[in-house]
Amino acid sequence: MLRYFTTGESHGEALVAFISGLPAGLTVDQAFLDRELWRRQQGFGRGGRMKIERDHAHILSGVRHGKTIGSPISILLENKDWKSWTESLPVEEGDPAKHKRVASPRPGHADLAGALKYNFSEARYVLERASARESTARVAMGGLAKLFLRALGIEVLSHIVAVGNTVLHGEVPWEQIVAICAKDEILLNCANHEMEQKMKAEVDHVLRTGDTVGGIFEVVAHGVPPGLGTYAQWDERLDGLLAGAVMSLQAVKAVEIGIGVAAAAAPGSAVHDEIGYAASSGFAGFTRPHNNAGGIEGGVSNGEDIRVRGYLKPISTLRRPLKSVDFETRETVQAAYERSDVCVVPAAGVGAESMVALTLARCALDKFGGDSMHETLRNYQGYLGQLKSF
Ligand code: EPS
Repeated sequence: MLRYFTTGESHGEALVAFISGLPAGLTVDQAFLDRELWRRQQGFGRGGRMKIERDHAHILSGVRHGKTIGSPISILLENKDWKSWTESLPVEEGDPAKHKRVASPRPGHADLAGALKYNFSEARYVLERASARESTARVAMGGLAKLFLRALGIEVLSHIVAVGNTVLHGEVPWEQIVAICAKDEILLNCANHEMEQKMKAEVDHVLRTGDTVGGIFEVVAHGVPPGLGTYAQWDERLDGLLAGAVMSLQAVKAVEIGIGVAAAAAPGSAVHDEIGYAASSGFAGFTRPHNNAGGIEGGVSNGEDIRVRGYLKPISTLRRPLKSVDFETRETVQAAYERSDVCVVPAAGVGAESMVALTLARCALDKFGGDSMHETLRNYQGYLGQLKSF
């Protein structure tokens, strides 16, 4: 069973990712993992922190001689910024006068709900763990999940559909997504250059006005066979699993599969993807004129690309803060402000790729099993043969 967890605080010494259940014999491409981490750090609208960090997946266990060995894998991701926080955020008791209190909760952030829940008198510990810095650890694990899926012929990437009011309409073909994700410079990871410039102008505007902006990313999984997930039990439906996984990312407030939102307002005849047949096509010869379902019908992958969108609220740390209340005095004050990003839509897209990859890897292992890649791939080839002769 594939399981994965993260630990670590935004300004602590390091983040640590744990992933257990990957079969033995998977080749681990360190450069690929580090490039994934680099991709997550990019995007116009990132703040000063990304100039400090240079994320690297330091594998501590579970990989020997370049391959997984079936044991749990732990990955250490150093926070370079820790050196500025050793006195204000020590593991030991330290000097309370040096602690950096977060005196007033930010509307939209976990600050207030977290302080109430954990009985903290201010929000420092809340933001330390709620911070999207944690998604670094998810991307390290997601990189491993992607390498596993790649062995099965499955790739997962993302692109940006919207920043604020600037929205790219229509379906972006897979090849175009591959091309933009391969670039060595990432502005806003939008497939349309003109739209990307408009998105940049939106970010420029909020930068100037002390505000923040959200947007929409789309994760596409290509090469997914039919049959992952099942309609047979509610908690095994692939759409539910993906929605939960993507929604769990910091700042995501809505998730859509295929044309989900528009489908609610359209007649069935305009929504559903008609079924055709051409013997040499796809996994089992069935064809579709379009993919409004986003590759999932009845909670099961149907062999088309899986398309999942995440809708991101604007970052809740504002340079021109909203009203809040001082934790101690209960007087109206401005919400706390610390250095922050103003737009993280491309970075969130990379985080969501990881969550989709981890979810698909878990479903693939549920279906095909295997303690070694040899065994998993043999089972997988058997299933592909079954589909071909369906
Ligand atoms: C974040 C606040 C900022 C972001 C951070 C998420 O960090 P800092 O407080 O150090 O300026 O840059 O994101 C990351 C560190 C990251 O790696 O994505 C927050 O409060 O959520």
